[in-house]
Amino acid sequence: MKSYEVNFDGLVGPTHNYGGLSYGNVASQSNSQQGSNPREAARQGLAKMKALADMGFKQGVLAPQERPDVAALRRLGFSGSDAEVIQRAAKEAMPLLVASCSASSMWVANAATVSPSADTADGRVHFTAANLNCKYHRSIEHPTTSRVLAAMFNNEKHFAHHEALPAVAQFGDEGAANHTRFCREYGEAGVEFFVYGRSAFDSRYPAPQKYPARQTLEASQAVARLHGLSDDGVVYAQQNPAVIDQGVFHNDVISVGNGEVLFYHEDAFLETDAVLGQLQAKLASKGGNFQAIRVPRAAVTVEDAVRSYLFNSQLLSRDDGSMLLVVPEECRNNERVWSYLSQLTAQGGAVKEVKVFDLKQSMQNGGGPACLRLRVALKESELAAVNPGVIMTAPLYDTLVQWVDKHYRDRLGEADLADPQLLLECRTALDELTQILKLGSVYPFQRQP
Ligand code: SUG
Repeated sequence: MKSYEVNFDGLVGPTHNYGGLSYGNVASQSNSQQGSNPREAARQGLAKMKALADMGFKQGVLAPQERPDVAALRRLGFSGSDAEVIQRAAKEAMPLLVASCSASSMWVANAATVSPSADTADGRVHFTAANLNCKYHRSIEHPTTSRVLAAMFNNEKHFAHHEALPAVAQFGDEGAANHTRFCREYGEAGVEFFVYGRSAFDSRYPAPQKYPARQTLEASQAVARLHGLSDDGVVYAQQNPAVIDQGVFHNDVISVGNGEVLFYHEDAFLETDAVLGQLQAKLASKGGNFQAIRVPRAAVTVEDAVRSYLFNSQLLSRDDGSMLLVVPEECRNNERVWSYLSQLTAQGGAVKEVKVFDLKQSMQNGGGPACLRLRVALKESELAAVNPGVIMTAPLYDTLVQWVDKHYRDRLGEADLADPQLLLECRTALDELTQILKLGSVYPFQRQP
């Protein structure tokens, strides 16, 4: 049976702004308080989805969330009408209003960890929503994420959904941003690669000194158990704490894998040789031929990687067996990175072509091409069971662009977040979106009695 990797991209929500909310994420910190352009952000994301769909890749859309999250503000003690809740928060605790307005759900690599059916004990595709426990503004995403995923993958025969892990730092889970899968064919059993930043229960593991390690070993292990993965199909690796301290807040900022290929920076992991050895051996036991493309620091420094997001790229398999690397514009703007990429494609190895996309609005918050997509490997029969409303087509693209142009502002600053009109605009837009994508009532405002 045929199988595919389907990339579901997060649609940027109408409150996209630069809140400076993510300590440890250099872009988020350095662009704090800049004016944003939500309309342009959403259009940039849609343009990538459309371009990849036009190239023949399977592409889907993942809906944004209701923001400002009034219910979250109520839980923090703000009361009154929805407008009063927002105004009180603006007056008394602006950082909390900013957090409740973040459009961070666009980075759907952090929405969940997904294991394809060929890897799981019960032969279903498993999803565990990520608790995103490290940052308050992201920790409020998972309940709606779970409802949206359940509405997209709404078939118990093929899809199993797990709640987010317990919401404590010891089980900090950032989803697929720290998870890669190697395989020969998407529909065949593969090796799932979990990268963690620290251990919460074993002090022998080193940890970063400056910035937080968002993913714990124990969270990754829990996800592997929930999904029914077998030991011979899992490899764990610790991210190098020194690179977390240089701004590599997720593993997908320093490595990316697809098929039999791992593209990684030489400073990405601890005990790299042992890790690569395990990946090689476990993939070989499944008939695969693991290939590692190591990028030396002499060619690209960790700082270059963080600034350009070279590794936050999408490594996509084409029908002829070659791979395409989808990178952000910032890679072309970095001389060392661009010259490395020119050499890479000239070498005649797995990566044959590089495609550049302008994703600046998202990039300024630390979200590149790979952050914006959640990969789901599906067999033909499973793909047929996905809600067809979320699969990208030319007409859906046109509809979504019109929807964005109708509802999104082209400028948003901190003061605008206190405008109760923004909440109404968002709800009107999202209500229409659930009809376009055929999701049903997934948002809190649609579920109130
Ligand atoms: O969690 N930025 C996100 C970026 C997530 C990128 N995802 C992956 N690497 N997979 C984060 O740090 C910034 C929001 C702000 O500052 O307004 C933010 O949440």
